[in-house]
Amino acid sequence: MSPINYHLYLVTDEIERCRYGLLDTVRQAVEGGVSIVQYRSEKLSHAEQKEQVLPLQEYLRSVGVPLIINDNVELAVEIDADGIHIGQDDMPVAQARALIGPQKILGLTVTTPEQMAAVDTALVDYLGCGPVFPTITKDDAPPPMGVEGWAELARMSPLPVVAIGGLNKERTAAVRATGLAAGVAVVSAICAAENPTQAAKDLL
Ligand code: TZP
Repeated sequence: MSPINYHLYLVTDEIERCRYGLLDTVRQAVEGGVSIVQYRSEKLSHAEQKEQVLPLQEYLRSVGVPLIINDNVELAVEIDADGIHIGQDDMPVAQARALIGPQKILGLTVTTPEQMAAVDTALVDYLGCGPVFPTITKDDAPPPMGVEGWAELARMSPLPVVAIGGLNKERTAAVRATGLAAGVAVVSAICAAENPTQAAKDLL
């Protein structure tokens, strides 16, 4: 696979919190420059997630933007998604890699130096680090680490790092200014925006 462009990474919100619905929000965001999309649903059943993600996948394939599935490795395998993103408390990385195969993208959430030191670079492709700032999107998010704390963690990383958590235009600029971010990931800055295309452009 060609190198993955993590520059502007959209993580989708529950559909009721996407102002224009899931597919239209993503479409508008991609028009604004989103380079990779993660489908994330904490509430829906497997069948409901599948029903929602298939049209999204069809659209993203048509524009060549990779689709990552959050947590639900089984769904990722079933629909042949481009990759998965898992947390420290989800399935072990080795098991996830075995299930998705060597060609797919595997992202892992890292929030501490200890977790960073334990990252297996043979199995993982990129790391999601955050929350950088407070977020209302993820209920069980750890305390925010701030740009300095985030940069400290990112400096230790053997892999591309994506920043996440409470990022808006100004905060994204601050994170990018560290020179350490392969990309920034957002949920509400795009999903809740009045104009997702413009919101994405503002985060480039
Ligand atoms: N992981 C860490 S913070 C977060 C996730 C999924 C939510 C980020 O959402 P927002 O709306 O961009 O703060």
